[in-house]
Amino acid sequence: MLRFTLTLVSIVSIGWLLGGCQKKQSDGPDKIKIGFIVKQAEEPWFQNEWKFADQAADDYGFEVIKIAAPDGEKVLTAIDNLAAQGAQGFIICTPDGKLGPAIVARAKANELKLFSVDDQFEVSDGKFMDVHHMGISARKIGNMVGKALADELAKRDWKPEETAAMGIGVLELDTSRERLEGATDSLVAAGFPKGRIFIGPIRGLAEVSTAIDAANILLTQHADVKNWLVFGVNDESVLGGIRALEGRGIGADRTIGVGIGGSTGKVDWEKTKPTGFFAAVLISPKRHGYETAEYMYKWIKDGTEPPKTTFTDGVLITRDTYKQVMKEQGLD
Ligand code: FCA
Repeated sequence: MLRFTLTLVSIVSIGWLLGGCQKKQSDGPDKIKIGFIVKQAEEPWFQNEWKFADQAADDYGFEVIKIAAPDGEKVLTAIDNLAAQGAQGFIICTPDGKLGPAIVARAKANELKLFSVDDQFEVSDGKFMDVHHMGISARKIGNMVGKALADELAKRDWKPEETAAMGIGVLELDTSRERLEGATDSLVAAGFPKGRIFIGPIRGLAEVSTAIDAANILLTQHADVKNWLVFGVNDESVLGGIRALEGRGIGADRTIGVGIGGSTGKVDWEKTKPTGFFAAVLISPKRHGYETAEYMYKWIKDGTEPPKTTFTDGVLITRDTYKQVMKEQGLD
């Protein structure tokens, strides 16, 4: 009797297990899948974009396939992989704006919907491909950086002839050029001499190490400058400038750095000894991650076409205000 009961129990539980597995399998293919490809997965900005895309996925019940693709070859392989996994569309921050035509062609060949984020596909100087896009209001945010630098400079008694500014960025990338130009314009509007603003081009992607190289070239060329303002395409590039200055013994008392991003730069504010990283314009990975994923989901599910272009704003944060402002935006 006991043996019979045990056999029955195991048959029932095997059946239950199999049923459970089958159910799980049949759930899978129905779920809409969306790819999210980023150029620099190690950067907090992109990790946050992924995090917020996942939040949208949880809210709506779709799946986000996250892929890091730091070069053109990896991007094209990633698109094929997404199609093979049953994705119906993807969001991408391309490692190079010039890859636009190849990305569009590959998306079409695989019948995938396409949405670019952060970095727009540029065909020629200032001309963009007709692809749905969300970026930051680069010039306006650059203006905020320049104004913050000028405001803080006014509080220091630095001699103009001993002071200069460095702008570190990727000159091939439109959003980067605009950020640098915006900061330059505001500095000049505040009376800073244009001839004392030096631009250091980054080779490759904008990260701390590539920015340190760009800054070191500038610092060697302008070894006579005593005090520096530092701006750039993102927090990383400004931190690169600050680290290069520190390498030459120039610290917080002789540096004012203002970043764009917030999440990478705030690490300097957590240090006990202040560095030259003075402020940053906090931009919104929530909008860029959550909203783009939401747009793509509704486009696939209901055929609702997203807005063609969206440009998001930023807010100035400092060592004193960042904790509160970032908390309000769901950032840790
Ligand atoms: C570009 C930069 C990133 C981030 C993003 C919004 O892709 O490289 O650091 O600022 O724009």
